[in-house]
Amino acid sequence: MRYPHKDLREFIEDLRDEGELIDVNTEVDWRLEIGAIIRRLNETGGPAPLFNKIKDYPEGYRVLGSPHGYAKPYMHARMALALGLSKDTPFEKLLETIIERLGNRIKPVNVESGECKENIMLGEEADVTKFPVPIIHGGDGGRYISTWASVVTKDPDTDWVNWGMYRQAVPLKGYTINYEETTKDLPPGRILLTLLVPTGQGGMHLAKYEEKGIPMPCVTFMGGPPFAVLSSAMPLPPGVSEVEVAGAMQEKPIELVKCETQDLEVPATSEIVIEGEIPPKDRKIEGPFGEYTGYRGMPPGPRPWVKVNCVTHRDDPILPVTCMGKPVDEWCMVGSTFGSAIMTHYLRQQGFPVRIAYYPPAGVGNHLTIVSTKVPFYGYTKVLASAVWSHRFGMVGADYLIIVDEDIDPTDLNEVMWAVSTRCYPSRGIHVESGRFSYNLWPAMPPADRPIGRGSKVLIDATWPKDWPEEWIPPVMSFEKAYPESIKKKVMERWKEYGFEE
Ligand SMILES: [Mn+2]
Repeated sequence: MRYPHKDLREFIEDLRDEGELIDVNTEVDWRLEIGAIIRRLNETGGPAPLFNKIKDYPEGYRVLGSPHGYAKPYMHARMALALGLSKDTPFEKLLETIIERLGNRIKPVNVESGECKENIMLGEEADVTKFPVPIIHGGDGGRYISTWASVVTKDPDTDWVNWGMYRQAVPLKGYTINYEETTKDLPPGRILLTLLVPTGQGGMHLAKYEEKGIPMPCVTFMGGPPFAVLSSAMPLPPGVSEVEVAGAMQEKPIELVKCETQDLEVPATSEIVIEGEIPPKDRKIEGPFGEYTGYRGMPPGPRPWVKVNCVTHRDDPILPVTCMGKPVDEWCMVGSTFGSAIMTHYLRQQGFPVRIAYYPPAGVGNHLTIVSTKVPFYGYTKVLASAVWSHRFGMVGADYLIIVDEDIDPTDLNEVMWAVSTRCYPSRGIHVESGRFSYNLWPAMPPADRPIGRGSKVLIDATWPKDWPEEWIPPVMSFEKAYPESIKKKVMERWKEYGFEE
């Protein structure tokens, strides 16, 4: 293994060596064909595709699909490989590794130059349509360039630099609403229509620039070491430096270079860097787009846009793409992996004796949380629910919160459903909370409540009641629990002799 990965290309080599990547050498179309292939691989747990030949584009211009998608048989294989672990690492081990590394943030180092400067296009020369930007889903309002990218912005009043993942579209005639109006002053290759919501951290920065009436410098990069972009997708609180977390995750500092036209920095080995600015209080129509919830997201609407002033890229650039949609996609995997680690770490810090908190990918990475825990006192599960919903990530998600006893493995949904069916007595265990904040991309939320995020939550308490005498709790009838050690040992030793496989 090449860990820690210097760039996306070293990670691609590892994926290929581990059977987690297929080179697609057949020519494919950037109009929907690439998107459909990635989508189907997401749904079948297939390898990451590296598209080496793309219609209308010169040799060398490539697209990488699904860099961290759901894999079979080891669901988190591409996350484990990014962390430098073997792809069959058990999930709880993966989680403990992440939690340990989170505690040791590493500052970036500045370098003079890097591969991302191999080609520089300034001003009128800048053109993002030089890259094979795909139309990802049927019905999308344009070519979506930033689906696996990091958007760099800086708080105008402090030193806080944020790296966040926000979708960005390149206008396309016949797809983008108000195309003529949108492109009347600039060609489509110099416009990125950007979804920067005010509750997001990039959106928080933008609000400050708009109040001052000045343009916000905004730089988007793709590629670089896997964690450069992965850290942008992690649910980190405002003020926490994603570049330091990225260093922590790969146990080595990220190397940064200065941008050409903005006072911001990007990873030196980035594949593509798009430098620009967001004009204050100016909006263009963006959307719609297929989202991580598994549905087409919010309707099109007026959104901020980036005026592109400079594009730099490596020779033979690779554009990473994820095709969001019905689970599992990259966000489901990120929420499942890093959301679980961050929530587990937080609950332990608060003194809750949890085994782990788990966000299953099927819950689209943030809407369903399962916490496996010891239950030390009466009323504990409600206290624990309050803690989950008070955390920023639990506040916007965790709409379904299932709490199970410590003997239940929360990553095994069969065990979880068994616990819910046998330990949760509805009139005692189901607690619905209304008037809570939820994320407005949640399709179940009534449309009228979406502008203010008026949500609701439910606690499904599948733990044995703490006020029951011990004799009311029945023993578990499993191989592990229902037999003496001597019999279990004998059976395991003779397993093959009986004629069974492992
Ligand atoms: Mn942040």
